[in-house]
Amino acid sequence: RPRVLSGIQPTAGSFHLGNYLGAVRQWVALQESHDAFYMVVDLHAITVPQDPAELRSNTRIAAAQLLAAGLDPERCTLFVQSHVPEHAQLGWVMNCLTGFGEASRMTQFKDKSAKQGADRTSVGLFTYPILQIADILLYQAHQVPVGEDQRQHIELTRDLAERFNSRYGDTFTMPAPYILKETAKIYDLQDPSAKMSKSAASPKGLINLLDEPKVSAKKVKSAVTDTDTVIRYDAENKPGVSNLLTIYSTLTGLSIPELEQKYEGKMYGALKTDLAEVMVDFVTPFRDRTQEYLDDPETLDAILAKGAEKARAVAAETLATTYDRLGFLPAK
Ligand code: AQP
Repeated sequence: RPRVLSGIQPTAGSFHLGNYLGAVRQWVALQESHDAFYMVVDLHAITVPQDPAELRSNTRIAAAQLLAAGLDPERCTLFVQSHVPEHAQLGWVMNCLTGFGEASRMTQFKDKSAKQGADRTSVGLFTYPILQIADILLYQAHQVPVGEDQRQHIELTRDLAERFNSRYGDTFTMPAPYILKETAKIYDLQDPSAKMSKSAASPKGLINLLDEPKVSAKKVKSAVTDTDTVIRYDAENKPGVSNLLTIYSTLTGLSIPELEQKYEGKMYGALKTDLAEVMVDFVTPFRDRTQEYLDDPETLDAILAKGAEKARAVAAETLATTYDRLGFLPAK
């Protein structure tokens, strides 16, 4: 079975709809067909300041949401990144093989650091994509399910795998991004030109899965559309309506043409009211299931411990080969 690896940050507490539709939903599907490794990336989280108590709690909340979304620890390996020290170890090696110039070209860093200002930006945020390279290569992943925003980082990972392999001999599997076109980018409900993001300009554009369902319903109902009246998918000219149709289609399984037909001659209000209901029907059981896992932290921690053990077995082997290829003297 081909192997997949992906991670999600525990920073915001709740996942947002973009995380779910762009990434987590695919993770659940891929555990059936792939040897899947999924992790909560707490090492990545500290690239921006975190409150320790909140980070610890958010890490459990992230894991609980992944289980609530349908990950099954019997069918995939679910773990916390810091439980597998090989990530930081291979991360250092990759830091030394990455050019300063090529790391400087990462657009996500440029955007985030511009927003924060240079004085408040850590070196860790700069090398974040390089730790991500280590995350992927440690598991010899064939595919990396992510949203469109991560494509550039996967390209860099491929460059580094190629560089290491040609310098030191075949060591790493060449990974490919796994990006589903339809849900590659979920947009902000208030600003459909921007991706839905936890650092959104307005919280009204962001659906947090763990919010009160009626809060999410309200956000759907006040989503920005356009001055036209036709309900039709046209990402370029009607980004707001198209985003709502994408979300509706993915959550219900109805195709976009089916939805266009269903809403022919109807007003935007009808679409939003129905989608608000679909949203409530989705988030309500999701929140309940997440809470059930959080109510039993011992079981949750045991699942994560078992996952870390499985992950370490693979990661340690890759790191040992890498160290050997680099010429490190083995510890006796
Ligand atoms: N809007 C989105 N549409 C589709 N996929 C998305 N992802 C994030 N936003 C969207 C995907 O979610 C996965 C987890 O990403 P992360 O943990 O790195 O979260 P993030 O990218 O930091 O989330 P934000 O909200 O986008 O954070 P900021 O505001 O800090 O940039 C990834 O696979 C990602 O592609």
